Amino acid sequence: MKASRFVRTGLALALALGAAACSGGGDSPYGDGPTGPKNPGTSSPSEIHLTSDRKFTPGTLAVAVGTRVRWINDANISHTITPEDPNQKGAWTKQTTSASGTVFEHTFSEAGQTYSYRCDLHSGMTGTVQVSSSNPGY
Ligand SMILES: [Cu+2]
Repeated sequence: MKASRFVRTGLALALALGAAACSGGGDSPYGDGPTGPKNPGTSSPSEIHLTSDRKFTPGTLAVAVGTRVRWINDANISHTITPEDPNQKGAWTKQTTSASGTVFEHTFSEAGQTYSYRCDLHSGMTGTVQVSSSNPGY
């Protein structure tokens, strides 16, 4: 009789644990499915570096519309980021980057535009940003 009582007690314990596990979980009706955007636009950072040898690198950058581009002054000298046509649709206003590590960000939201820009301090220091419609690879 003792043995059968022991078995029954063990079974009851297992049922109690199972009930506790069921009531403890399953708060979310959607479970652990994938979250967040699957395709957050550009996969690589769109960065242009202003270098100590007086260049924008890369000199020409092609981005999809809606991309935020970062200009980063890697030099210990000042540079400017001056649009050739400040009145162009979607253009930015002239920026002066005065110290190493200065960052300027601009989001390009006008598809089909090509922006030429220059550094006012160094002749021949020029760059281009080409803005395509979304999904340039398709
Ligand atoms: Cu410069």
